[in-house]
Amino acid sequence: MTTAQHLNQQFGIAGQLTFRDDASGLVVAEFNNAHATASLCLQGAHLMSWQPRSQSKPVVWLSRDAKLAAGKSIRGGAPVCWPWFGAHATEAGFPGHGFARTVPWQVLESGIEPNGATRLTLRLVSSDKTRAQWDHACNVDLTVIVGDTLRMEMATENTGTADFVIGEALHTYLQIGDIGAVRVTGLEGCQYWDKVGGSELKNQVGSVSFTGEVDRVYINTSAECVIEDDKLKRRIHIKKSGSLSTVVWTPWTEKAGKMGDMGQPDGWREMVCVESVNAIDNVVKVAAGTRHTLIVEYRAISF
Ligand code: TA6
Repeated sequence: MTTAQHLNQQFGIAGQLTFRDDASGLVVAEFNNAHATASLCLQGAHLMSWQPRSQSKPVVWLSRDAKLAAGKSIRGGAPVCWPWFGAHATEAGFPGHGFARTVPWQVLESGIEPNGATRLTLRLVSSDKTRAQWDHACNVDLTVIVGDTLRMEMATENTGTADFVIGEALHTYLQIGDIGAVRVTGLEGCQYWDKVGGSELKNQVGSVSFTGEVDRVYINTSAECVIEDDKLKRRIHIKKSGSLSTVVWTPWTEKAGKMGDMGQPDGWREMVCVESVNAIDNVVKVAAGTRHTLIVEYRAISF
């Protein structure tokens, strides 16, 4: 019996949640309920797509160049960045955004919410490889609830006797009509580290609009953000808790071209990242014996 067959026996939900063995050798969970469809790769607990039935276009973007491969990150979806965000503070050879998104996760449980949404919880599988980069006794779980809204809960439990500090993110790519026809509200007046051309601390004036590369880490903000999309005529609401940083990112033409997997030639124009994060000034100390949870909920409303 294959991995997917075992998982279907133990955690599958007829007509709502099925697991399949992908040609890449990875396993993918497919969600299909009255409210939405979604897909999630078990490696990295990587949600790859989400489309509410109320929307004619997906809300979570996946590059048409995205590839599933063991040990490799997937371009798009909602990458799990953990236990650090961005480059490792001291080890240049460690993977950017941590190792969580490129290692196996195991299914802990699945179920149906009272409103009919489908729930799946996964736990990162520690190994010699992960312990070589992060040797703290802990569990990190991701719960995904797929319905007319998409809820994601990333919980870090310190099961050891010493405190530790993490950086983390749900690095979500949202689908838009065109990067030139959207703005992000909710960050007005916030301070941010501008990563384009160095790292300077600046203040956000008005909403965020896009005429070039944007790579900003907004700090000390728990604000709800809204992507106002004039082309798709919808608003994507991004409501979070347990997160004090928000990252807004578009690579723009030159960087997207160098990345090579953003859906050539201009797939990058149809996404913007609005990420729920704890990074830089907002890294999180998880005291021994405690649990920290980052939660984000997405909702798309047409106008
Ligand atoms: O969150 C924005 C960012 O840190 C950018 O600087 C860019 O590196 C992006 O993440 C994508 O990173 P990745 O490692 O997924 O290619």
